[in-house]
Amino acid sequence: MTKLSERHIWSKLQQHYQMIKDVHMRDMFEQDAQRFEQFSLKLNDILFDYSKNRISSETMDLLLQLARDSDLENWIKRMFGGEIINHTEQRAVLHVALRNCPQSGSEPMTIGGEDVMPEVCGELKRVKQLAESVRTRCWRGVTGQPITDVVNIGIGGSHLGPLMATEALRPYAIRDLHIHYVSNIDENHINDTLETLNPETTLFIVSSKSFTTQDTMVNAMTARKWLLRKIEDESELHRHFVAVTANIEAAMAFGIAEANVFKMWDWVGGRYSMWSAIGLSIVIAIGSENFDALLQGAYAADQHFRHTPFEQNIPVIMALLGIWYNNFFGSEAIAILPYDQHLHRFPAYLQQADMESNGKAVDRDGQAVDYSTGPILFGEIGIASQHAFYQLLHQGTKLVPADMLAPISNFRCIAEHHRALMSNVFAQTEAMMKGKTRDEVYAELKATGLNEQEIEKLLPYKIFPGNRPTNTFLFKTLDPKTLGSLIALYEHKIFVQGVIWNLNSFDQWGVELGKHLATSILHELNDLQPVRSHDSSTNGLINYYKANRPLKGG
Ligand code: G6Q
Repeated sequence: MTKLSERHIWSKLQQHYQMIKDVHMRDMFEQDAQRFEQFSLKLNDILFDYSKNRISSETMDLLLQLARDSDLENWIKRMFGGEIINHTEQRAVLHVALRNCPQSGSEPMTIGGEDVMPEVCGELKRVKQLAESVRTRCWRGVTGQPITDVVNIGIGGSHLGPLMATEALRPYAIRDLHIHYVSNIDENHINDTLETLNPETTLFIVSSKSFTTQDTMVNAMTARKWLLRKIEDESELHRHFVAVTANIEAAMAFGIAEANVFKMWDWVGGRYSMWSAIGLSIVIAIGSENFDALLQGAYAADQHFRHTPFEQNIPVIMALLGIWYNNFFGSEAIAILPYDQHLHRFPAYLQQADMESNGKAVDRDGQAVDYSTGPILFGEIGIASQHAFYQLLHQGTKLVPADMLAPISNFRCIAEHHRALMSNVFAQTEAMMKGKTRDEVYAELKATGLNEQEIEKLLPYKIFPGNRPTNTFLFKTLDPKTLGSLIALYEHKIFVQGVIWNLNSFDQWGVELGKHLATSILHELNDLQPVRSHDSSTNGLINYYKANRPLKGG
């Protein structure tokens, strides 16, 4: 296929950008009373408003042409068809199969002609059985007491999704069970967690697809030692340790009983794995029915993505808008701004999903790209961010498109809280779109009684350029189904962008590098000899550390 930057549609978009770059959204809205109707879509309980973007119908026509021209339809079929589209690791990419089980009469999904659904559904059933036995206090620890605390030990894809979803669905969680997440190899993380726990009533889930990740293995060993100090008998470990992994032998070698090992598959990428047994801690927290609803929500987004014409296809539109700013406006970042406290880990989750998938500079044909790919994704709770970095979004020199996410009603729904929250969502997106003109600022300052000289001095600082794009997701409430749909919409957005940028969104060699580098340096830290094998900075840092560390524990 012709290189993206050499395609006719690419140069048409570049020309179109020249036409639109100075048009203000304020004027677009003034000229077209139907803009919201034209540029908003619905998926069940989710409204997606993308009308506050620097687009016209012509922009959308051209972007949609870009999607077609990139063979997107065929790529979607290839992913859902279980083809080996992760070519650098020779793997299929079939996380969508994990959402297929709770559907009545779920369709077969195959890899190399083999239907994966029986195994997927079988494993889900086992996960639910374990979760329910913990939730109903049937699962007992070594001294016969029920489990009060569950600790998921994992990192990256084996951590961020379960943590994010457990936090997001807090109102649906069982009350007398506490779920903890430990990821950092920094001893403070596991020690701070264990400090509050009773070994006799704690269950550990070691979540690691490879079962070799240093951070997870070191933390799991510490947990094992902590537990054995109390229960002494290794043969009782099975009451307190379960594992989720594709490396069953390694989990068993660690001492986890085979019956306590839950399987995952090489065709599920870490950052796409919260729907698999990696979500065990979520199921324990919210129960099987709610987890099914989460899967159903994702399934609904899968069906929408697979079967909706691109013009009304939410992930396709999300992806195209991202490309519009990234590749034509030269925008480097996007902000994810949830106006729901329970979504506080959502930006961190998406940061991995997006940046690990599309933060790549070599295309599917092994060629260096000559266009910009995955953006820098960052974000925080919207309200908190208003009092922090929104300054840059409103008046900085950078164009940072933002996604706002907000529930129409909250779980408890206390009107004075919720209406005030929502007023901020609407006010912020409006202000980002409209800005504040010189004339408006002048009138405002005049009304405060300032004289002409004082007004002239202050005026430039109070002008807001506006024309800052936002997408707004409004959803009925943050229930499991809606959360499932939202996550899957973003997953598919990332996939579409990867297709258009001609990237393999499903490998992560940059992450693998870190795993190897640290292992080799670790050996050099075991003695006091100065090292000389690195560059002068790295040698200097290692040697300074060796010279200054305490004899014990450093
Ligand atoms: C995700 C990445 C990465 C991975 C972690 C943990 O897509 O591959 O974040 O999930 O490095 O790996 P393990 O699950 O193998 O421990």
